[in-house]
Amino acid sequence: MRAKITAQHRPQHHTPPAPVPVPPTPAAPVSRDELILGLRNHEAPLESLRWPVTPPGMHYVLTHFDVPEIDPVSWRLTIGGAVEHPLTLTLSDLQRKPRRTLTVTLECAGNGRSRLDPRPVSQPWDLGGFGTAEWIGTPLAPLLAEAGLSPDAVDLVFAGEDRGVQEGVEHQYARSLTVAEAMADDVLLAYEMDGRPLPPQHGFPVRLLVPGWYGMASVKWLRSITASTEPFAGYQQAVAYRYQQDADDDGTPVSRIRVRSLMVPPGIPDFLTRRRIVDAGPTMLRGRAWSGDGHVARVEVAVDGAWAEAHLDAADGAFAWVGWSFPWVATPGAHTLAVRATDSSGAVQPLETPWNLRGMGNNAVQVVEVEVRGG
Ligand SMILES: Nc1nc2c(c(=O)[nH]1)N[C@H]1C(S)=C(S)[C@@H](COP(=O)(O)O)O[C@H]1N2
Ligand SMILES: [Mo]
Repeated sequence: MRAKITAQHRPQHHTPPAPVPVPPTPAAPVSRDELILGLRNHEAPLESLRWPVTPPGMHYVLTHFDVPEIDPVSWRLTIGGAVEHPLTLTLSDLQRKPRRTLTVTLECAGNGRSRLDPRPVSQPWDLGGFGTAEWIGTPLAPLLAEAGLSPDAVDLVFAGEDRGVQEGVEHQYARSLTVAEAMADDVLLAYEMDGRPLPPQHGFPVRLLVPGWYGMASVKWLRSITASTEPFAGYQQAVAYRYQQDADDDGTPVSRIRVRSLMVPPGIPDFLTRRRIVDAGPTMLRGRAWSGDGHVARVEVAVDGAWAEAHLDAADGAFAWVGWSFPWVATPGAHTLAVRATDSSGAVQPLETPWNLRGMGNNAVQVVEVEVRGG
């Protein structure tokens, strides 16, 4: 009986494969504060890339402060500031407006941060700060038109219900878009995710959704939209999300999602190190690629440094990632796999990690070390 059970599983008597080198990690260990942040704000596991829409609960979460509890009956959204007709809307007011469904890939601007050396101290993402969902909501532009934006309005400020202190600055989480950005067709006030009301951690009852932009623009737990005649200078707009080389560098704002591709690591993992063990023979490498700047034009895979074209699936709309696949015949021994995407603007993922002070927009190519066994 025992022999029968083990025969269904991997042979227990094979020679253990030689250990695969651990990918380089920054010298300083993560602090307990970073660990706690990283646990609260979880990643999507890389194998979730198998699904075109990220399964429930696997979509990444990034919440700066606390998840607020909001009563959907007494909740109101105000649209005010430099407008002719200030509006106060209930959840059912929004639900009665035209309904739009968009499949959108979101990514945190800090995704990949923990791979920087030195590592900026913040949410210590590895590569899983991404997710794709079917968002349902109502387009923002007609509501702004109804409110009647003043001609001298320059920014729309979107404030969430959540409040906290970051770098010593106490504030309500808030972000802005210029009038032109806010009036774009695909910007939604979303109240459903994957066919259900938004889960609390994703912004219940209503969030802003800005397709193509890094996640920070999509303000959760939205409570007010304020038209401003001055550029918004709030902490999350003017300080936190900038590409800066050092503290004296004014830098540039973080906005659209940089081109990126990721693969589902093939084979089976080692529990602690996540190192991969693959059986020799044909293997289909798969993954997904996205860009907030046009569409994904090509994906290439390198086995031991030789780049070759991957197959691209059909796109599902303008804002969702696209699947790719690459047939590989794995031969015994240690191999290095890598994947990179190029978008229609001509941007290609860099081989070197793009270092900046806050660890934003690290879209360096993913490298997966594998040990192939058998033959
Ligand atoms: N109100 C509010 N909105 C927010 C945030 C937040 O902390 N508070 N985090 C932002 C950031 S940085 C990201 S990456 C996305 C994450 O969205 P998700 O948790 O639904 O994946 O929400 C954005 N919207
Ligand atoms: Mo983020």
